[in-house]
Amino acid sequence: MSPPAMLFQEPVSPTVPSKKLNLPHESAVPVGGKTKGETIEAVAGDWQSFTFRPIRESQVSRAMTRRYFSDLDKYAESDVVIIGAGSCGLSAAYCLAKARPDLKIAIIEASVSPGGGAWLGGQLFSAMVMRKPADAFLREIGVDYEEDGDDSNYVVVKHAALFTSTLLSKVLQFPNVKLFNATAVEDLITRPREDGTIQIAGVVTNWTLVSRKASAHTLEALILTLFLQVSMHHDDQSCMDPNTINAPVIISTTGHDGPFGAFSVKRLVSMQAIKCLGGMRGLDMNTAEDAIVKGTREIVPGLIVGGMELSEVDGANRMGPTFGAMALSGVKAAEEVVKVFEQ
Ligand code: 48N
Repeated sequence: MSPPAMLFQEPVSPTVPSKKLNLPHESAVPVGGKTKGETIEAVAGDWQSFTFRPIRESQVSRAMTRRYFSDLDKYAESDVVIIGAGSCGLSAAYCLAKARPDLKIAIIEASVSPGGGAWLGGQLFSAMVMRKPADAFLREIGVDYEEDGDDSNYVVVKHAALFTSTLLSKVLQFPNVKLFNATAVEDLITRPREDGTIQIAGVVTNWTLVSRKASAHTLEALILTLFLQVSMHHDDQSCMDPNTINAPVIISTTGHDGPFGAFSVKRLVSMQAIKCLGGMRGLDMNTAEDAIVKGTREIVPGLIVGGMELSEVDGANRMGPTFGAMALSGVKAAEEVVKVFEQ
């Protein structure tokens, strides 16, 4: 048997740069504070003898499911539920989790990937515009931006995904926040009040694939099905009953488009908690952004609405490809929640 090829390899002279990554020193600075374990430099480079530590597949399954079901148990009683992890919902989650680390905050996001419409600045263009003073929020979360001129009225984040991924990363690092993505809110939990109105007391959730497979192909028909208490026949499968989360306060930021757009406010109409929706109006940046931020409020006891979902309630204009109102509506929604808890 011929000797292994490596015997004939030229010895690597010290002047030849190492095949290792030569990562800069700061790469050894641990993310998340972990210091135990090898550095990536020690791991990379010698792939011949490389091998992962051994594992049994069931260990992976238990590592995931044990945590998920423990979270479901912990957040079955939440202090706040945020419906929709778009730019507004995530901004609200960031401000609330930071201001009130004592509150348990559950975020329910129908898509597998949170972020809503904030991964691009508009159409296919990646830069994201925020009008001042929303640049204050960018500095708060540590997102860099450019200015078109010293006295420009807006700032530009070079890629919308930089804003959204940074915000998402910050939100997910809070110990009092749990994101349940690929999970849809398909109804609201209500309680009767003495004056005959209703108090929102939690959310009804299901796997999004189940909620979207409902035989009702439009959201209105889906809500009507719910309203008539007809068990939802989920299209090609018998009804799969939902799960529930109780919470005294809900922030709904479900946006204005997509399969579930403006979900909560449409449900309020179908349960006759509010008379009708104002319906989003045409695009007018100046009018729209002020109206959304100033209008973010508790629509019915226990339900605060912000972001583009609010435009459907108030008949506000849409603002198009500018995101300052989403961030600051989130800030205001968080303030409204703090007010509720301080009453
Ligand atoms: O990004 P969106 O749609 O909503 P906002 O209000 O956070 O931001 C709106 C913004 O992206 C714009 O539309 C911009 C400013 N354009 C304005 C214009 O004039 O065109 O995020 C909503 C999130 C999405 O991720 C949905 O998947 C999710 O909410 N969602 C839900 N999650 C769980 N259960 C539901 N029923 C549900 N409905 C929506």
